[in-house]
Amino acid sequence: MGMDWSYAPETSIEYHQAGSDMEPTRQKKKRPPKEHMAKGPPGRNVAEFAETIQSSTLQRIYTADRAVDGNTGKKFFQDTCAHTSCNDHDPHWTVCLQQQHTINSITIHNPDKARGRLKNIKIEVFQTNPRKTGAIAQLCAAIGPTPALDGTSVTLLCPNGTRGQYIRISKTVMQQGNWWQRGRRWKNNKCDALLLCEVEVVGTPYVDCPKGFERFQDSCYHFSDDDDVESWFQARISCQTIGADLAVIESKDENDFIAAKILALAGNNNNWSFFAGLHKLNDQMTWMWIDPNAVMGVPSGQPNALNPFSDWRDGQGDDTDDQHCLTYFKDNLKFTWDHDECCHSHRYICEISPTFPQPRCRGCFR
Ligand SMILES: [Ca+2]
Ligand SMILES: [Ca+2]
Repeated sequence: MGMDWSYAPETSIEYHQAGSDMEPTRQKKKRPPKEHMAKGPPGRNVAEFAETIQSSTLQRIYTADRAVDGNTGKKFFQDTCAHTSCNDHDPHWTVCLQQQHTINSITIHNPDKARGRLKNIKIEVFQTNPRKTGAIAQLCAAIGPTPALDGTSVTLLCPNGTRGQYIRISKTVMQQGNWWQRGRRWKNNKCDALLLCEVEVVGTPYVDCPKGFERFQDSCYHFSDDDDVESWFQARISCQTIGADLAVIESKDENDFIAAKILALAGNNNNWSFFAGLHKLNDQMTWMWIDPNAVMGVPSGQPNALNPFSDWRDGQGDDTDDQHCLTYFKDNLKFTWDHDECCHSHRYICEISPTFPQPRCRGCFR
């Protein structure tokens, strides 16, 4: 196999700053302003507390989950490290993320007692369970025969566009010499094994756009057909039946994309309006996105006055009437935010967003 590997212990520190909340010791420090942060791969550690397995466990103590428990300490006996057993001929460790991600980098925290065993390592990314047939491995990175230093952190970059839900770390070559086989068990006096104090996976959630959807940044959008007009509630159900929900607008970029898109769709139809996923609570004042992970609450009144983002047309969004649902409304040749009664019928915009709540089910490896 082409061992196109690289590792750079020095650079991992830099990435920790960019990730900002990875190392407990750094959490106490005040976070520097964004523009002064060191440049690292985009995303954050998405492996923490995720589901893990490993091929075997030394003394039943050094379990796979210890490598994603948030403790990045590298003192083998004080901190929390995973360790496969000494009679494992093919040691490997796998983490299953909550959903598909674009994987940017992997950081391995190598214990002080590694004794040079962090070598001949291959890191692969899979879109499906690697234990099931048909899973396709994508090589992220590898560590060759020169061991990483004991007690250091190693950051490895994946090739651009590496995508998947499962990351498997395995040893490609085991230490030779002292292997012996008794029955079906392998033993190695030097206990060559896979030791991982922590594995951090930096990535960003990724959603596949189904047919009929259009990608913009990390989300997929569907615009209702020409004559498909529905109430806000029914529109929401229609979006949900195709695996989406009403669009949640979190930034000017996203708003500009949608406004331009529906402007083109509407053409000369000046009375077209489109529902999106913002509605007013019964207190008659608070606007709320349907996505609990999105920015909460949207300022009423003057457009774009404050964060979080809003694009109300003058006089919209700030009165206490029965118009509880957000529509995009065309005014002066441009679509901006308006409010209307939820039971009126309009076209609508669906989104599949990586921030929408994911069903949290364990059982990745079944
Ligand atoms: Ca740990
Ligand atoms: Ca969105």
